[in-house]
Amino acid sequence: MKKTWWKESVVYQIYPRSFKDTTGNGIGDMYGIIEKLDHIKSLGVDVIWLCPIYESPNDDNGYDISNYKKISDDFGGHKAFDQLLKKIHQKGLKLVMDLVANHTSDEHYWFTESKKSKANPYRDYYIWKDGKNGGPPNNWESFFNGSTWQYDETTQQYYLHYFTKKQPDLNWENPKVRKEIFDILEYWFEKGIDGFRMDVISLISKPDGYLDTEFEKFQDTIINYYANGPKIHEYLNEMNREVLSKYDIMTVGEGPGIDLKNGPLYVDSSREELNMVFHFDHMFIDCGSGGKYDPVPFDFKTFKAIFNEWDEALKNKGWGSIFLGNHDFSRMVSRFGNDKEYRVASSKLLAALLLTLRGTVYIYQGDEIGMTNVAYESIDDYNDVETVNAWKAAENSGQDMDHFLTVVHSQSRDNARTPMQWNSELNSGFSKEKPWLKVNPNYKNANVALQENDPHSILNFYRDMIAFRKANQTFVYGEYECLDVKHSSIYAYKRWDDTNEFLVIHNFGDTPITWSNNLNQNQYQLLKSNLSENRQNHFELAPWQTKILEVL
Ligand code: ISL
Repeated sequence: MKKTWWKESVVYQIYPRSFKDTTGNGIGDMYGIIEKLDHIKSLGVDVIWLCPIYESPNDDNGYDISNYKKISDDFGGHKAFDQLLKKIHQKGLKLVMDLVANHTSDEHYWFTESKKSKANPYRDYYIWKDGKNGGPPNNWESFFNGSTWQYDETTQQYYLHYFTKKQPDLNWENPKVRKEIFDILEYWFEKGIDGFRMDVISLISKPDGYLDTEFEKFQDTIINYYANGPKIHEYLNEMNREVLSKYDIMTVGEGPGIDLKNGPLYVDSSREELNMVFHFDHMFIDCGSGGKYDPVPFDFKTFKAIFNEWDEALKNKGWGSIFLGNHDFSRMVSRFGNDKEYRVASSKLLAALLLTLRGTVYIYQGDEIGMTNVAYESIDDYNDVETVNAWKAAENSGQDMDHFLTVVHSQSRDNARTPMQWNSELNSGFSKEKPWLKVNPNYKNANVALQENDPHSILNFYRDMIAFRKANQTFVYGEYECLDVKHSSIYAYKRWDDTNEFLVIHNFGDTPITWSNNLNQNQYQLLKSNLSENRQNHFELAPWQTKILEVL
């Protein structure tokens, strides 16, 4: 296994709108990130990944870019960006940006030109098609409800959009489009950034014959039709050859539809495509038959199996990404932990899980202080386009909207987007003015200032665990084997290499448990635990306790 900096890195993901506002417009900005760099550095992380900060009309909060080479003024523009990049590097950190190349904003110049006429030089930058029987070309549904097709009066054709109608999909078949994207990558690498997270990269190659294919089930569609199109690997290989291979950078491709079968193809280093991918097998674990807004309780054994299978699939080729949350999902402690009586213990357990698995670790802002889901009283308090559209669709189909509000409480992407909780002051110290999204009312119990000097805080546990991982490369590169895979509340595994062997045991439950799996506790020494109280017996675990043991 070849060693590289990005395999050893711990990445901290920032959702800039919600991180820190210094200008008083209620929206986080880059001066805010600069102000908080010491906080980030103090965690011991190596890389910062910034969600999109480019010029955008914000139909999908920056995932609809109208100019890829312009930093949004909302965030401080280029002046702030140049300062931020410099300061990040001065602190010995690296910067990864977000590339949204499956689609642009409909306000991007390419699209405003494209829609002018069928003969416009930019027409083929997007996917245009005649309607059928007085309606759209097919019955495909967008990720955010409704048709993937939008009719445009000027040329009387429809354009394809997998997301909102303000996010038209680019036509990657067109070599000019690929050239434009490669040019954007180069532009940012020349500026000195250290990598890209690539948004829905699994969707850029449109499936053969897709225009004539009708479907019945949305969940099946993503996997069977939209993702992993026939030319995806050709495009990524070309991107690697033309740009990526020329820089010492890291890449992580995001993608619905990336599964155990095709995932390795994206990251097998001999294929020269991407370094890592984010798959969603564990993140869609609670989707019911109606998708994300029809949740079912998550199955713990399946959760473990997903980590086991992915580790196995990537262990000899490629590299994994380890994450439990991001800006698109509920808070990890609210999903996989217990955010009520065991918020602190279970937040720490999840941190210990992240930081003892094989792969590059991604920490989402706020998880280091145990931020939880929010439950706004009214749909009017929600901002996220996915949530708002799901609400409208539920209303139109006659659902019980009181019940649907509780579903929104657990599923909305806004759960992860509430302002960062810095202190107990006004607006959690995020902004002096009204924040763009309401602060989670629990901020007085969960914030950075409160946890800063408390040796038992979640925040200090993160610092400690990150340092621990850095001091023991076995956790980065070492072998992994899950023990007792069928256990219904214990997740236990071995990590080892030529010099060390560790046993990690997590109790994912509200009850104490003794788990020995026929191991002899005298052969182990306790190195770390997320609780200060530790029983003599290494295999006795309190609720939501993690123990990291060393084999003597
Ligand atoms: O958010 C999701 C589940 O709630 C996913 O289906 C998500 O839409 C998908 O993973 C793609 O996400 C990415 O692209 C979207 C953007 O809205 C997300 O914020 C981004 O992470 C479109 O650009």
